[in-house]
Amino acid sequence: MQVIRGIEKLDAKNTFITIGNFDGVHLGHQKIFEYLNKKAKQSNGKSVVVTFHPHPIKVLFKDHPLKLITTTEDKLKLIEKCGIDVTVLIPFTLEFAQIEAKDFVKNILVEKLNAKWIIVGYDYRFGRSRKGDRDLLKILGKTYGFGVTVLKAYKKKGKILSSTSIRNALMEGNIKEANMFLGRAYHIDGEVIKGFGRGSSMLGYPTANILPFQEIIPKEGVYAVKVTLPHMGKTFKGVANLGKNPTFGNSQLSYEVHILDFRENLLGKKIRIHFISRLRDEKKFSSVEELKNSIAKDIEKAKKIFQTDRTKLFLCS
Ligand code: RBF
Ligand code: MG
Repeated sequence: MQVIRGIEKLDAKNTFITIGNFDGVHLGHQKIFEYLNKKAKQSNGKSVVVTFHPHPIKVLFKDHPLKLITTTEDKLKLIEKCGIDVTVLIPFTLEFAQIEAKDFVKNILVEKLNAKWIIVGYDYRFGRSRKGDRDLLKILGKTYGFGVTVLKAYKKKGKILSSTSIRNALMEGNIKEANMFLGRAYHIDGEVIKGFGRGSSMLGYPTANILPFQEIIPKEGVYAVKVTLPHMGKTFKGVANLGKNPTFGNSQLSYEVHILDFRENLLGKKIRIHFISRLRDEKKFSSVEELKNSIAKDIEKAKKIFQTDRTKLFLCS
């Protein structure tokens, strides 16, 4: 996939374009990309995704608490996996936000990106004050000679799929639902940092403590996870704890993972945690012994889950 960071004139003449933030690259987005690729192939054209960095909300509303599902680099890799030919990553600035919807279409989509067909979701809005919508696109399509397809909302189990619903599911610890909507396991990437060292010395369950790069960390609690270690090119099974270790009276949140049947020291290494299933809330135990027993049970539960689990992982890092 060709990635263009900025607005440039494209070589390809026959382009099939979709525009959006595509945070998470969830199943709904994947359906749009599938349709876009199909249309482009039928006409010997190129499929083009236009997206933005940073996310417009972060630029327009500085204090907005929006947390993103995917980092921009993850998003690009996921879009590439969907078979898209070109992604145009537009730097979103306050100045860019001033462009009127009709000028965005004419100056960028038509004149720079050679739009032959534009495909958007049913509720897509764009341009200054979000004044552009599907009806405006259809009118401008007649003027500039491009076709427009508006895709319906994508539903799964009666629920409309959206990046917002996935963010909420993750924050509520509803990993199953988030993963179902994403079409893969939600993951966080990070670096292994120094922990308290209690895991190996007191508990017999050493943990790698993680400093995460992603913005959304699932709700506190214990999870069955898979762990990818890029330096080894391998993926392992594990159990993760996100929380404050109330048994030890910590006040700071920590994110840690115990990798099954693994002993290597990972300090300073990159790590990816794929969340498969939530096992329980974090608890304050009255003794270290009780915590140890509980972790042993967590591991048994996780192993059972792994036996039948078919959740796809997104492995490239
Ligand atoms: N700490 C707690 O205080 N309460 C818990 O319920 C708890 N559950 C855990 C479950 C797993 C699978 C793991 C790996 C750790 C858990 N911990 C829990 C964290 C434990 O206190 C921590 O690993 C050590 O204190 C080392 O930092
Ligand atoms: Mg540790």
